[in-house]
Amino acid sequence: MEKDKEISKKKLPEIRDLTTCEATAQMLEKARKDGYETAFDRAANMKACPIGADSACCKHCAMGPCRLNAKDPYGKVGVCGATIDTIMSRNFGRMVAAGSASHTDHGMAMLDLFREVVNGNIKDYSIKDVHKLESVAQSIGIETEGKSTKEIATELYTELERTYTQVDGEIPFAKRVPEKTLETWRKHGIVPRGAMREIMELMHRTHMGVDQDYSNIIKQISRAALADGWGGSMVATEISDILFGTPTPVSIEVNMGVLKENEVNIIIHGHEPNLFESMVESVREPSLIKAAKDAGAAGINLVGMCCSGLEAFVRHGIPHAGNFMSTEAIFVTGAVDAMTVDVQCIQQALAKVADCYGTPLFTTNPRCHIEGAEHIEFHEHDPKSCTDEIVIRAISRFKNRTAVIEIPKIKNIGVHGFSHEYINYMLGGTFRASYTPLNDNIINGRIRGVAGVVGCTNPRMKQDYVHVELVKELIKNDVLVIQTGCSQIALAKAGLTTPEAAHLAGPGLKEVCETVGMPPVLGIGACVDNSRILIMASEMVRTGGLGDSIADLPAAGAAPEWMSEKAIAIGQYFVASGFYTIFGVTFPIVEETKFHKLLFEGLEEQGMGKWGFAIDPYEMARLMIAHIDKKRKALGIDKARERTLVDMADRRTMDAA
Ligand code: NFS
Ligand code: SF4
Repeated sequence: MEKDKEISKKKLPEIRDLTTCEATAQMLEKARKDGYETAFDRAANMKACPIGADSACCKHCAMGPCRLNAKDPYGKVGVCGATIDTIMSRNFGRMVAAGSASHTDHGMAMLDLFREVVNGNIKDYSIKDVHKLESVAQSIGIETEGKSTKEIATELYTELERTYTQVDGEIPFAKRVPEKTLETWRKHGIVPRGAMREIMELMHRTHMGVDQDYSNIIKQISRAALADGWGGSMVATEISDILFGTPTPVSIEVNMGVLKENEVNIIIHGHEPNLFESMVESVREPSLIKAAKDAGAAGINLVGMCCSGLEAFVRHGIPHAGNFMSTEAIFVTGAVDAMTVDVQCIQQALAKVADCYGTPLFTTNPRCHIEGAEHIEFHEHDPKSCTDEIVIRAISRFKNRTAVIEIPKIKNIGVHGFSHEYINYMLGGTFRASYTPLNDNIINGRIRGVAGVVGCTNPRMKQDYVHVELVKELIKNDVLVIQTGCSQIALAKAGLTTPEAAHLAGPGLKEVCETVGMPPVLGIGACVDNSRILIMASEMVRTGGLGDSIADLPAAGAAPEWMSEKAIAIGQYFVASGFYTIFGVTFPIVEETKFHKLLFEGLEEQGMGKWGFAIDPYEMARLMIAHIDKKRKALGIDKARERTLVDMADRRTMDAA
């Protein structure tokens, strides 16, 4: 037994190979000393199943499970006769169904809250951004002139409910899709009706013995994914802005150094902003602040992680302690007095690590209980009773701290919160807010193109490394980078989300950033806020000069360290919307199969985008830039780009800098 333990210890990889995040590395070191095993160690000891990694197995019925051979994909079929393409496309479809369900259920929770606020049944929240309410309503054809806020909100609710429940027709936000893109969708029969219907149909069609032609399954896969991007996710973003305020850029602190040894540290991790909003109220409650002081603390320090943190820091300036692969490590500081979570990306291991370091872990959402964590249910009709209790429990843990405290002294600054609305204003100015300056700078070649770099971190990759190297490479080549999710925290920790980072950009992008005073890397929110990228892309098409559809734009996307099914759903709606979208880590489809060819080439031929795969950040950047250049050429603006490149001397000093 002891010997086994030693062997498994010997197999553990070097910490510097696991993460480029100094704070996380320091905590991983401490965890090993403390005898606590993290996801990084578990990943090293859990060899991924090669058949599963390729999606070459099926367990959709009890005649199987059937395992095909990725090396000879057409050499064998399942017991029912299912081919490799059927099996892989069904598996892919179910990942998209699960990912889309997660975002749309999150969006629906926001919509439920919105309805109850509008009805006057919930009093602890209100409509914070009336301007946004009106503009969202107008964007889907609701007349706002002469109507009260309540009337507009009621109509908007009724319309947006169709995003979920509609059985026939097109979802409301289809009205925002550029005409030619929408035409392509109509031609292929993939305009979403309602998210519930699309996800249900996708589950049905991927059942044993239903849709067994990968080229037909892909249509429902796209339709469900689009019901996420232009449906559930977009509703989540827009309603959150209406209820909690549309983000504008703020300077925020990131990294584990935001924890304070002499304060009660409370971390919120998860995805839905309602919990966070109430927590912000609770930590400002004078009686609770007094209780914290009576317990010997200098104050209460609220900190975010993952997407909850992203939702909150731009609206309240609350610091952010780190992304997905730091959520376990943060407990190792011993300084966390409570962590509270709601839904999504909450590793079950948190219950164990919390226990090891004497930190209470609270689940709050009826959809997410975790064995070993304490559940205090959050009710929007009485939100403070949950969040006040969590603060009280955190104070008591502070008073009785026994864990050794070691907080990595690392803190970085980032400027985040670039909503679509703000980008419009930032580039165009108050009186002529528009995307014209962005389009002009793309056309004249100062900005080569736009890239979305998004998504998770994954213990099978060196944490943050691919995100940071990819983004550096892109901006050096004058590609403006837009970010959501855990990726932007990687870049914030690397110092690239401040205006000063403009010196790392190529000469064209640098000039634009310096003129406007913006960073070359724009953090725009949580993963549901990828919908902001869709809106920006539509706006770029509408502004003119860059083609007629999203597929014409010199743009590309990447999720270099992805891990979740939500990421696959996002990837698919980006592809169906017209983007070239590259994933790293691993791609769950066997190469040189018909389904692979469809995803990586066929969809583009149908007028959409396409999937790509690369593990290495420089290869990823090369592929994205080549695609951007291909689109520039098709638009006839490649000449302009060459002109800006003439000054090679400048460029060399840039590269040297
Ligand atoms: Ni996105 Fe947010 Fe992070 Fe990945 Fe998870 S927190 S929704 S899924 S891990 S980026
Ligand atoms: Fe095997 Fe077909 Fe059943 Fe899948 S559906 S487990 S391939 S028999």
